Amino acid sequence: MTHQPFVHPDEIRARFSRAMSDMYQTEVPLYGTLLQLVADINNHNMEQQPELTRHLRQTGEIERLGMERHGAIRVGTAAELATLRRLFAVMGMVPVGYYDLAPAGVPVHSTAFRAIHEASLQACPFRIFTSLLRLELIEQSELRQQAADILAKRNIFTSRVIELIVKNETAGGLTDDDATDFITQALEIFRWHNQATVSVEVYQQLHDQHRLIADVVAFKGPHINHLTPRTLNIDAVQTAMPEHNITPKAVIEGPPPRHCPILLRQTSFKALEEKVAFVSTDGLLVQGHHTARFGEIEQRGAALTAKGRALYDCLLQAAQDQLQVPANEKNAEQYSAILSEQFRQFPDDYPTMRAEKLAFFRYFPTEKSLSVAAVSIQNLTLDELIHAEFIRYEPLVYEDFLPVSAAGIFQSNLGDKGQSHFAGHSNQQDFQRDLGVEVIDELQLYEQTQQRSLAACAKALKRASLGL
Ligand code: OOG
Ligand code: NI
Repeated sequence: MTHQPFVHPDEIRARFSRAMSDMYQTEVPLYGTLLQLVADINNHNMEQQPELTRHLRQTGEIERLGMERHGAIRVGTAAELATLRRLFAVMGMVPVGYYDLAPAGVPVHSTAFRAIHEASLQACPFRIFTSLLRLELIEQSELRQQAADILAKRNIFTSRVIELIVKNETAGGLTDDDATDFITQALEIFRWHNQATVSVEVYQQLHDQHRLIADVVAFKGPHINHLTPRTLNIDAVQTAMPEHNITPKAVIEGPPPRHCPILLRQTSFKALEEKVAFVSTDGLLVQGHHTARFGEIEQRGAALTAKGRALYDCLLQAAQDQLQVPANEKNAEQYSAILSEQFRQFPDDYPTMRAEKLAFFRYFPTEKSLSVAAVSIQNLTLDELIHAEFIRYEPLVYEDFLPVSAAGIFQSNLGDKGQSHFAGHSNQQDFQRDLGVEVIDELQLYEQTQQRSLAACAKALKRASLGL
């Protein structure tokens, strides 16, 4: 008997990401419009800015740009979260980072499932922001119990997908046929269902507590609630959106526009009101609606070190303190001005960001280094090698999310009624217990990628090692 080879997890992830995007385009056609707009503006930007295009070529980002997207889902129970972890593992996606949204008035805590090695990220950077509802934050004990009972009864996984997850775990991979089957089955979990599992009365009670609670509890499964393509110019897309009948949220989340982009800037379009059928006590269907699914775009910049991140958090907080009220339609311009002013304290050129250890970088040996006699540069330090153009560097892309931005994205789709904060404190331990593993610290991942690039440079220059 001949054995079929296993499909690489990176390949399964790339295929799944495409399938998810195709499904979401059929479900939310406006997402398709947004994709086209982002692609047009990306192409235009690359034509206009040869330096940007050179940078994207150097890092390989040019190849992943078109397929780059993230999605978001919200689950209701520890068991759902733990099984999703096993499902995402089939595609080489592991939980990175912990995000607590409760202080911002959203009763969830979250992680991002994603690939971690730069080679895998290059093959497909698809990520899923995954939130677990914190039922303990529902005040009324009766409603809390009711929500828990409803969730305990639902099963979001087909028996076939569980079979395939187990097969992957025991055999160590999936064959092509199984991978194809897996993608079809996994897609089912995230599909939209226009029929709620509860009555309109129960829906309303859950909704009154928090719209997000209704979004998780009242449906058959964790429908994908947005997919986000990566743009090279978020300001241009934000301005162009209304011309395409897309209404963006008032302010772009994250840092201000910069010469050298850092972390992540994001904006979304308002969630759509969708028709939903509710069940009534006599078994009849009652028409109603639900608003949950939206579109988002993001521009990614350099990953920051702990020091850079602390500076970012501090400047963002200072801007918010100065504005005094949450940013909205009316003060959007004032907020951008304040933000830009505050961020003048954050160096905006790569050499300074590198010298002050604010960001992570990837190092490459230059052509020049390959033609020179290795012995002549044996004693040069990394800085000297850079100065003499034997090594060049590019910032590492930030692959994660930002809790304050995530809260802003959640809020913009929950209406103004949302509670301002939940008292329950951050609980990473509980989250990890429910997930079944610890989340990976993203800073360590950037550090490792940076180190691997230095090791590759050392090898190319025939050196034992190269330190920062
Ligand atoms: C997730 C919101 C967070 C992001 O990009 O920060 C998010 C959600 O609405 O479920 O997707
Ligand atoms: Ni998002």
